[in-house]
Amino acid sequence: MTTETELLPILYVPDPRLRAKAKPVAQGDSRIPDLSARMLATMYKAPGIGLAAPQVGELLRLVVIDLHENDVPAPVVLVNPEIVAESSETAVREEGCLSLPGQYADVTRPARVKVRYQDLTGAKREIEGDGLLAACLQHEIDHLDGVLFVDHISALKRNMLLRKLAKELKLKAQG
Ligand code: K1U
Ligand code: ZN
Repeated sequence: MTTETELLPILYVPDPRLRAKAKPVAQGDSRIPDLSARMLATMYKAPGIGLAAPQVGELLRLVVIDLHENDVPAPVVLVNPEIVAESSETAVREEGCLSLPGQYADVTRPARVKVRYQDLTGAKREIEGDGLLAACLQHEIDHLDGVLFVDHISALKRNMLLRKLAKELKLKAQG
């Protein structure tokens, strides 16, 4: 017999929980293994390449990612992640967000970052990269501080995109 991991509902903008600053995860917090497993299942189902705990209403500094490179599953759970180094060189990449479904924009960010975090055993780890990994790490850590990818684009583009999202979500709610 197999038991399905329960999925979590993803919050959409303008839910105020997406704008809150998340709290550090305490050492030995017994909720984290189950919450991170449910976040991974929710991310895979969406589908997405990352998910931050505030996107499922948990104001904790917890992120899951899996870039699905070469179709090989490579889930990473990052507890209390922080950027400890970033390149001065920048890169532009189109980003989406599971909390702003169907909306995309080019975002400029540092091209390379190094992130320090704890794994599920509490061990200190580091992950470093460029390309999609760098964009995804920065996007997810932004979520922990209530920052969305639309905060990195012009006010004109942001307002257009947020109006489009509101219209699309209203139509969806009407069936
Ligand atoms: O945090 C999120 O909302 C997840 C978001 C992460 C992200 C995407 C692009 C650049 C930076 C960060 C997503 O996963 S949006 C969906 C997506 O990008 C994707 C979905 C399926 C296959 C490949 C990508
Ligand atoms: Zn996002």
